[in-house]
Amino acid sequence: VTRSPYNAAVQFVDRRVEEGMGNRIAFLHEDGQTTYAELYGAVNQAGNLFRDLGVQMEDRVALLCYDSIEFVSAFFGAVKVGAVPVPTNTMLSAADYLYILNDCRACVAVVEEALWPQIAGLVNQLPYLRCALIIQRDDSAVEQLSSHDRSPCALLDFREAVARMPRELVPANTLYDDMGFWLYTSGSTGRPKGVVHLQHDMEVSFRNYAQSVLGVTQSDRLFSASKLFFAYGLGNGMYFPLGAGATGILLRDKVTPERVCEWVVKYRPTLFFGVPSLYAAIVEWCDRTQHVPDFSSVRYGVSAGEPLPAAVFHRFRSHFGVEILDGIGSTEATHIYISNRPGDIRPGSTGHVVPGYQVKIVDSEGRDVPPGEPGQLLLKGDSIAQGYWNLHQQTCSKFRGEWYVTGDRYYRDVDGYFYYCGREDDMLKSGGIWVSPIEVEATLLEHPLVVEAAVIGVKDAQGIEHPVAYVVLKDRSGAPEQVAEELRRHVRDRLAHYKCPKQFVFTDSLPKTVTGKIQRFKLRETAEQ
Ligand code: 3SK
Repeated sequence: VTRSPYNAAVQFVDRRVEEGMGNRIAFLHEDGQTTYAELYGAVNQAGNLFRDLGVQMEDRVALLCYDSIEFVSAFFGAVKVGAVPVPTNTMLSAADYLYILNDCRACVAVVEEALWPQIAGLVNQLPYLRCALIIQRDDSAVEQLSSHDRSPCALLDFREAVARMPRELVPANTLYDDMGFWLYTSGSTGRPKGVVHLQHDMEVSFRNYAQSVLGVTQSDRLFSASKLFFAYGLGNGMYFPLGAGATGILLRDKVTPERVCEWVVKYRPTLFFGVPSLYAAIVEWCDRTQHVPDFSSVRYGVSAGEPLPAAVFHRFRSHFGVEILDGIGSTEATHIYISNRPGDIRPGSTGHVVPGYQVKIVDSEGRDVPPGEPGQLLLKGDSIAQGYWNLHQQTCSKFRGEWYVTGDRYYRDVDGYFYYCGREDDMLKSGGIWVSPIEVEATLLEHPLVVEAAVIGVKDAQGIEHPVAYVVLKDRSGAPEQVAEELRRHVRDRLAHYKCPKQFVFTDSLPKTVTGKIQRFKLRETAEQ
């Protein structure tokens, strides 16, 4: 199979039209709706534009785009001509863009006009970038820039340029194992790493998870609050609906609980995808506004990015009558590889291994550990990336033959359910015993006053590590010492005493990656100062 001709754009877009789905709605979005036939034309136009601009097979095309039809058509247009789309987080700093655009050596970038001012100041430091295609959502940016900028980077209006292109396109001669797309992973420290994915990775993830676990069909409407530039959102919002001939709902706007609820009521998705902090924020917003939006169209919520605390699962279900399927995936794995199943949910657990993947939990010597004992999680499956771009050492240490070293600590109970214990580097010691921050955070979240919690290890004057909890409260009117005492009692009643935080820090928010993962390392840095 690996040498067979294969193109992911043909697989996800052209096939639907060939199967007679041309008139079905592929996407609902702020500008209206787009059918499969219209999407087919838009992808071909984008691909023709890239070819016209001299983009060759394997060339990288950076996408700094909001969730929109332009994102989808540019992504698959690039794939169709054998080029490599590199969706990029739309919330980065100019320094991050400089790093990523030069690291991936993008020759063309498709850029939202609102993001262009950040890039415009960098063009003289971007030797590989020959053309920026600006998505103009009002009429100012390109005009202004073309008159002031003397850089070798040409500027074009993306929509205008694609509109002039033909709606038919012969795909490049790509193979099943050709490079397909890259995603940059933020990691917890260091520079972002370019994760090199192959043409077949999306289809494998679609079959393994979207079909086998979620049972996505043509009649589904999928709404992802996690954005398309994130591996989780890319599947949920783009190639899962396309793979099934279903409808994706694309929200270009910033995600807030209010906006998400408005869109759920308006577009009636059958599957909703979010991260734990969003589910918690939705519940909190509903409590505060005394308003319970109608989620009755949603057959399941899906959560990833961070483990879903059991308390959040229960709160959400009691508010909306919707159960959340928690799972874990990674940018390197393309999507989710361990997950709870419809009809088989254990709140607080990540569920079972997704069909198509194998996992091992091993000790520091690489030996399998028995049920109940935490260890390092290794993963095997055909959607795992080829490696990190231009990072040989880091590739060798994470991609070990068929096994990918996830960096997550897990244990499996006797019934085969998996329980997350934290990142390898987030574990802390208290009284010399390993403590999972996740377990303490989940316990804190069971307290009605707690909206969010993060636990880290902090050394005292003697150099001894103790758990410290950073807590976002629902209501900060109580005296801090009394609230801390109340939370301490709550944890002590439920967990071994050594796991109880020695100190509580009340805060308005926790540091998070744009994808919703709590950045415990940032709290550690602050605590060390
Ligand atoms: O973090 C996760 O759990 C995840 C899930 C799906 C795809 C990508 C990621 C990072």
